[in-house]
Amino acid sequence: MGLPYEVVPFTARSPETASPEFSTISPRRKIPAFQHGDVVLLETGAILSYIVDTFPKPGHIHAPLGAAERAKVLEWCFFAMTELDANSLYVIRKHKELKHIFGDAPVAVSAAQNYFLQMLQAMLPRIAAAHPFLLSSKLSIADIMLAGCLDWATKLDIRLPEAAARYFQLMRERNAFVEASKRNDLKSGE
Ligand SMILES: N[C@@H](CCC(=O)N[C@@H](CS)C(=O)NCC(=O)O)C(=O)O
Repeated sequence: MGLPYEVVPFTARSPETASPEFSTISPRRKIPAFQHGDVVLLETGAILSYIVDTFPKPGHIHAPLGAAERAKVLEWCFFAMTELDANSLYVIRKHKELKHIFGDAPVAVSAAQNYFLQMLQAMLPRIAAAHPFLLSSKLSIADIMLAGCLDWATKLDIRLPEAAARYFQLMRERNAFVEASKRNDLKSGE
């Protein structure tokens, strides 16, 4: 969006997330936490939605106002958040890297990997038809949500189907993605 912002770098589950200051903003002690004036938001989808709805949109952003077009953007966001992130990627993380907390569960990990690929496969025709972004020639918050999941999946060694890999390659070449990744990589990648 080309907006000025300040990043306060935190590692998930680090002692900083338990500080009184951060716990007041984010009682679940999770990242990300977003603050704009009096507005505090703790869910990625809500944060992205607020940003595109609040600030003037540059020409390269797809943020439709009509109910049907808007719902199509949200449909991808909810898909990424629930089916890919919560139901698949976070299950893998919990029972693999965080197994000392959530328990070792190789069957759950393998089922979650399969589920991720099954969900992605079902959406592959739509991803293959991206031109070049999911909903138009312009970037939307749906692309940001999906690319975030594809990025995490590759870090978890999930091999993306070809059309998804092609789409993700395009997304990861965006300057904003490169810059954000550099910042994230300075911290542990949770
Ligand atoms: N549904 C939340 C998930 C947030 C989330 O799980 N964030 C991770 C880091 S990417 C975290 O803070 N994990 C720490 C924990 O689970 O305690 C969102 O999409 O913003």
